Amino acid sequence: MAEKFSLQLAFALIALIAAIFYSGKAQFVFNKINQIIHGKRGCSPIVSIGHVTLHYFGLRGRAEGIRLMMEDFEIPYAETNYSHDTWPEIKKKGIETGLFTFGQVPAITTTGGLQLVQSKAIMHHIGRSVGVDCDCSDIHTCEVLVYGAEDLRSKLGPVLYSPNFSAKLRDAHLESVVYTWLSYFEKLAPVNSTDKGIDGLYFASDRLTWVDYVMFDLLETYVEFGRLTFDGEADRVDVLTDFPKLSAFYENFSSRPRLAKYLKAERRAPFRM
Ligand SMILES: N[C@@H](CCC(=O)N[C@@H](CS)C(=O)NCC(=O)O)C(=O)O
Repeated sequence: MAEKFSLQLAFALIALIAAIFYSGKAQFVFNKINQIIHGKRGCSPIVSIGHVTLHYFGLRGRAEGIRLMMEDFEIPYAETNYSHDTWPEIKKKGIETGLFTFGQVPAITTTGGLQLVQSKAIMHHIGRSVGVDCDCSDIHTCEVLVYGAEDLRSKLGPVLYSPNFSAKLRDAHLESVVYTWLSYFEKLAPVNSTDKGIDGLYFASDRLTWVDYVMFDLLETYVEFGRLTFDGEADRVDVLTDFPKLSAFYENFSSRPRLAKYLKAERRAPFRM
């Protein structure tokens, strides 16, 4: 009797799995099961990341988005803060050991044994571990935003770290590159949708995702860039003035309690050496 029941149950299960695949909903169902197992939202949740060591220089740069997430989600972390002088030797060793996959930082190591490079891959990984990955149905939106942010960001280094960097160069970069790109992002920025039950301003998935940290970090970078005064010889420029949706997102996000505290903290790395 028990044997017959087990057999029927097995057939029923096989039929159910086949029906799920046949209906084309397999990914959705398995994603839901994965979310329930991990107790976290998003397309691809994973276990908590553990204690993190962030390998970078003692400035914000491409590590700051990672720091913003670790601060906001209270992930315990330590930093290496390499200096200009020590970097060549450290880089050589990091390439040999495989820690610096492309000879660059940021990189992270975790108590769980993970080694990872590429700032956005690290942010995504942290996002998955704390339940702020994008929804599966929204991955393309998130990728467009992150790759776009990366495109703009990649234009900054040669200007900011140019030996001829000056107020004139800053303003020319703002006029010729930054405002154009901010106008693109303005079109993608969130608006208040409290009527739809969405409580807050989020770029994707109608809730907080790791992409909001990417966007906030990008905007803050240019807010700081505009604030550089070159020993008082240049005016501060409010780069978000003409972008009301981006400004609202920026203000809203910077008031997240733990972030607000971190943004003002003395221990925060400088924007520029
Ligand atoms: N796409 C990489 C870029 C990393 C990168 O450019 N890192 C720079 C510092 S911001 C670096 O390691 N420079 C030192 C070197 O290349 O030797 C990321 O986002 O992590």
